[in-house]
Amino acid sequence: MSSVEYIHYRGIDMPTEAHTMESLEYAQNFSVEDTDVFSVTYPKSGTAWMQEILPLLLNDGDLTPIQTIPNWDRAPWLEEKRLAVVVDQLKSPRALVTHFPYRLMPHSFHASKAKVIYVMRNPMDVMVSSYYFHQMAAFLQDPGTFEEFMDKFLEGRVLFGKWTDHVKGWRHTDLGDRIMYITYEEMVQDLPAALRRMSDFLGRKLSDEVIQKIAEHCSFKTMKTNNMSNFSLVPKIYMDSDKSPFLRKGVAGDWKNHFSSEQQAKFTSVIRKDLEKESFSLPWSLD
Ligand code: PPS
Repeated sequence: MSSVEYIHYRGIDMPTEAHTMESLEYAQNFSVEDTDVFSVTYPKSGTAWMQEILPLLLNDGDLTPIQTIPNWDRAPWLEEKRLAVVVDQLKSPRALVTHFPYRLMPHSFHASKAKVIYVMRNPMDVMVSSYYFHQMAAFLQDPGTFEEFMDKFLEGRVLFGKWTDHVKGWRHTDLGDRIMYITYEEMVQDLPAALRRMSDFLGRKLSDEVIQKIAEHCSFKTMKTNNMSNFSLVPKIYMDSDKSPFLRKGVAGDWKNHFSSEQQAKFTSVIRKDLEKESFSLPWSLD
């Protein structure tokens, strides 16, 4: 049995290391500005990657933020206690990230013109990434065996709830053209093209040279060596990169190295059932 306790807030679990009742209430009452840009992700879908990308897209490729400010301060999590500490240092346009389901977004967000980039990742790779993260992060519960963790993941007994609920909630918004959807896989396949799509959505006019420069600085390889982005500033007692680095593999399809054919069949049938009444289809095959 794991001794790590989570905070339970309006139907979802979060680690107490970064979240308190105060931080969650602070998030609910947060004053969203029209120029704010949120990257929304289910955990392990590319959050840290977007914390690298957004400040660069919003500052014409100026590297200062990613070279001098840790990712959690340059694009803070809406729900984490750190936001209240750094909020006054954020420069407009502000980049924020959140794992919140749509229903927990602050009231002021709905009334604002703030934009959202929703990054979705193949749930099988999300689960694999999360499994390793639970092994290296001391503030997370022991994941158990791979099979046990898969059951928890499919039932939604994991941080921020069920993957399919998160996706469904963010697929059915009334945000209109304030939200764009992109996949982790699209970013892995052609980062410059993904960056161009994001910068167009954000109304930034960036040259091909700047896009190329951003892509180089946001590559897995470069981020792995950036101490402001690879979580090496976090003491080892909280995150032990010897057990598994935060920037672990950075690829699409690692699930194939972990799932048996029975596990894959179970996983895909649960996900398909959860989504059977949905009008949208997943951008990848789960086979
Ligand atoms: S968290 O804990 O929710 O904030 O995690 P998150 O940042 O969402 O997801 C971590 C995974 O994203 C991968 N990652 C990248 N992949 C490719 N390129 C770049 N630049 C990149 N940056 C982060 C990271 O390696 C984790 O995935 P896995 O599969 O574990 O490697």
